[in-house]
Amino acid sequence: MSAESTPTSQADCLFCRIVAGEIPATIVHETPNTTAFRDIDPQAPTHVLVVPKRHVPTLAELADVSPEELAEVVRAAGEVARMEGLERGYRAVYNTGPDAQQSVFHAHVHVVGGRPMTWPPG
Ligand code: D5M
Repeated sequence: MSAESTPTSQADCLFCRIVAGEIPATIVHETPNTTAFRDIDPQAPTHVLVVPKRHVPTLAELADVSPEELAEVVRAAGEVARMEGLERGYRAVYNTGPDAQQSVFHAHVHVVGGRPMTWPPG
């Protein structure tokens, strides 16, 4: 189902518009309730965003509204990592709120990999 045809999308949301095909993106994976596309500003050789098609601002809210769809997002992130050949590991990040530098308020998981990561994150 495209975001265009679901009442859970928002006309002024960037990621809803990508899900609906109204704004171009490099889509790499799709499931009934998720879309995954390459980040426009990659921070590693692989940097893919997995988003629920449903518009919710944060993943925590998705957990409240639909635990099944949250599980689908997490599963999709693992499938993207496998498809991208990240057998040495990857980082799945969800920034929540201003202190974490969340800039798009449509829930998303960053799947980042293809180089060694450091800890703690900045
Ligand atoms: O992450 C939001 C991410 O969204 C950030 O890494 C840039 C990315 N972004 C912004 N616009 C686009 C488009 N048009 N295509 C693909 N990726 C995009 P956050 O955790 O909210 O800071």
